[in-house]
Amino acid sequence: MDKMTNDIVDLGFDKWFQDNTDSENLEGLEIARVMAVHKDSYTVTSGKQDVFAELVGKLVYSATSPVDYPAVGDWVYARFYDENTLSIIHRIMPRKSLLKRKTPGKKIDFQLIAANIDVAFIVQAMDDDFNMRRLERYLVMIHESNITPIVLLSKSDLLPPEEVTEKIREIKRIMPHLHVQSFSNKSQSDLKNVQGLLNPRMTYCLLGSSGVGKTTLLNNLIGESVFKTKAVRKKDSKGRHATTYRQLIKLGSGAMVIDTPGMRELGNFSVDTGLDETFDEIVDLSKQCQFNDCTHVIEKGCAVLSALERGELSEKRYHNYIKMNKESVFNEMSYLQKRQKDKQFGKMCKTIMKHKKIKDRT
Ligand SMILES: Nc1nc2c(ncn2[C@@H]2O[C@H](COP(=O)(O)OP(=O)(O)OP(=O)(O)O)[C@@H](O)[C@H]2O)c(=O)[nH]1
Ligand SMILES: [Mg+2]
Ligand SMILES: [Zn+2]
Repeated sequence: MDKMTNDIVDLGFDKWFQDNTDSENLEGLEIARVMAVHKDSYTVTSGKQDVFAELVGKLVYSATSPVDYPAVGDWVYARFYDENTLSIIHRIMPRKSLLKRKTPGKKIDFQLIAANIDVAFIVQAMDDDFNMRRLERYLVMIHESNITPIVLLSKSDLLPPEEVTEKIREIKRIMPHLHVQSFSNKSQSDLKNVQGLLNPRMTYCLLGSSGVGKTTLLNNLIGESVFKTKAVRKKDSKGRHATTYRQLIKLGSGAMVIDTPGMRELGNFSVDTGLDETFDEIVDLSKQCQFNDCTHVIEKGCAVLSALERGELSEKRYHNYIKMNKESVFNEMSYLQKRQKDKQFGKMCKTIMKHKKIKDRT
């Protein structure tokens, strides 16, 4: 593909995307990456500068679910106008990965967080945000999306070093293969350690509760305070988010980072492999359950329940697994029902329109 420039390669357009490019149907379209998602518009770039973008009507009309819209990090086919000051997004390229979560509250739908992420940093502040169950929730979401997780424990300056070591150990005891690193945004050498985790042309995202220091870290990585962070306030300000939209930043080192607003509620959608990968010791045990379709709740001959009884499996971890498993099944069923209803509604509209047309003609 002769049109492919080094610019998009530097933005992370690798062999996988090359192989998934529909080069025959380009028809004047260029490949660009979504750098920011705003309310009704986007910012894209094909390497040179950021360009304002909107969606082509056809994409909007044919969209039937949130996944049909571009997310930050997406690669798209776009047409550029007016000396590259305006562009129209025509199609979304296949995604290597897609991070999504259930919309907060009772609503059964999901939101896109980011696309084509290679590594997700789960940031937890060690002073008051550290929580194993929430960490497991994030891991399920990340594993489900085929993304590599790394845990960053922030604000290490606020507690004694022994407590920092103990927190890392607590995670490692249960998930020995997980990469865990502590840091403080106030330490230059810690910043170097985090920088050491970043590789050029790879895309990273920062996930975690509000106030844990994601944007502060990003500003430190950039080397200037480009983005707004939150002033330290009392607990009552928990709900206020400093970061309100999603943007992809290319660092001087060539790595790309997406900052996200803190999530108050992390609802996972239907998760299958995500649960299995996060709770692999439960999966191992379940191979010895008497029944193939054992739900590990009441069954006789359940190896998971026996391990629990013997104290070989953490009770809290077990309960979190069962809880997320139930949620996942519930969300999937409700979503299927919702889609079914939407489809029926769509059919009804079409029928009405058809009758209307017949009537109009007569
Ligand atoms: N003591 C200490 N404070 C920190 C550290 N990192 C960030 N902070 C402070 O924590 C507050 C919140 O930081 P932000 O970077 O805005 O947090 P955020 O995760 O981006 O929050 P949202 O955008 O709301 O999701 C700010 O006042 C920071 O100065 C750290 O390592 N140590
Ligand atoms: Mg922020
Ligand atoms: Zn079982």
